[in-house]
Amino acid sequence: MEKLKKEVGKKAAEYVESGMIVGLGTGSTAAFFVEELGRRIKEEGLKVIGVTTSHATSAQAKALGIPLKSIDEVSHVDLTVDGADEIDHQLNGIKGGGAALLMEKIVATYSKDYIWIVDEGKLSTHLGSFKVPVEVIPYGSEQLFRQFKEVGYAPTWRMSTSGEKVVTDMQHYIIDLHIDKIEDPATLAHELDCTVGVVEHGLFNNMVKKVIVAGTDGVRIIE
Ligand code: ABF
Repeated sequence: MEKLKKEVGKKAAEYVESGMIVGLGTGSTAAFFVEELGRRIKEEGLKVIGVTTSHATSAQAKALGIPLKSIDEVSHVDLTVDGADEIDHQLNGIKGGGAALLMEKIVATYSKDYIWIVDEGKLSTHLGSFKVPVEVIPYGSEQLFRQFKEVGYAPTWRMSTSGEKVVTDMQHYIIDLHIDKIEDPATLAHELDCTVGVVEHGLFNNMVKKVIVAGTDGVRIIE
């Protein structure tokens, strides 16, 4: 699996040209993309500005010598490359397994081009086999949890290994919804967008432009 992630990470880095402002995704696959960018900067003199999607990616990028700016210090992002947890045939996706969905969606929103890099295990016919992460304001989140339970979304708190509720980089909690088969991602996304206390959710509908997939038969591009 690591080999496949490394392959797509390197492949995505080929789309980066000097002078670009590049959105740097989060997760183990995106980490290979960031690593390859660092190598190109060091060995090929690539000149880019990175905009990261999490504190974890910021730390990795800094260690690799990738110059960084915040999303509010740049006019736009030319290309963002990020991972994903599940992608359907319409290229709608679920993201947020890495608890970075809010910053990821913000950076993606201001990106001219947007690529996901995944191993083929992330592709599915219907979204829903992966939980839907929902980033929520702590105040009122117990009420929100109860509300999600009442409508049958089988919510669970995102917990850390030490048994605490995960606090995201933007200081919110995550409630994961377990909805086995999402028939209409757009309707669910709208419902969550209109729910008081929800900051953002992991449904990324009609956003990505290209998906680079690594499988046992090689790397392919879906767009
Ligand atoms: C991040 O990458 C998250 O949104 C997504 O959950 C995760 C996928 O991680 P990995 O590449 O490690 O499977 O963008």
